[in-house]
Amino acid sequence: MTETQRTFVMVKPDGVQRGLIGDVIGRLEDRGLKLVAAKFVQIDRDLAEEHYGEHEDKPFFEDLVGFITSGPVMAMVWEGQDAVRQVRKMMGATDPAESAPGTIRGDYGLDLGRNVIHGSDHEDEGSWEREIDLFFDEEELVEYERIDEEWLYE
Ligand code: D4T
Repeated sequence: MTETQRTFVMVKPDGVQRGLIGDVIGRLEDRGLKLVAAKFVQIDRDLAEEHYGEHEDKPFFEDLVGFITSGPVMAMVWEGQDAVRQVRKMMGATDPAESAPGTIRGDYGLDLGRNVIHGSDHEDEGSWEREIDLFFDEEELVEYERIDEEWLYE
């Protein structure tokens, strides 16, 4: 059996303004992933700069920080088997123009700078842990069992 993991997911300001929080949560729930934390917040500049620290030297950094702090976001932690990679697959490619239809970005986005959702990168070792720590305190992560777990996993 593949490892149970936690991953950090955020509906970005464009997704919030366009009323897509419910759809994103619904898709992740339907897939069998378990919500373990959620927070509806407006990110300040310090948190945004830390979250996107890897892009500090990129030409799009200022726009990225400006965008992510421009309105509230829905920050969440989801848990499940192979969760980090599976959520990335459900999100689609970074650029919505290249995302497959059926993925969140492929269904709801057209522009790279407005790509609806963030999820921890499975190719960036430890990114999920770093991002969860940035947004949540340990006691905000709720441990419980979903009633359908025995039907989701062999
Ligand atoms: P995030 O981090 O937002 O989930 O996106 P990804 O993990 O899929 O992709 P990323 O870190 O490479 O990019 C972060 C963020 O920057 C925006 N972006 C990216 C941009 O505005 N212009 C660009 O040229 C790139 C590469 C989109 C996502």
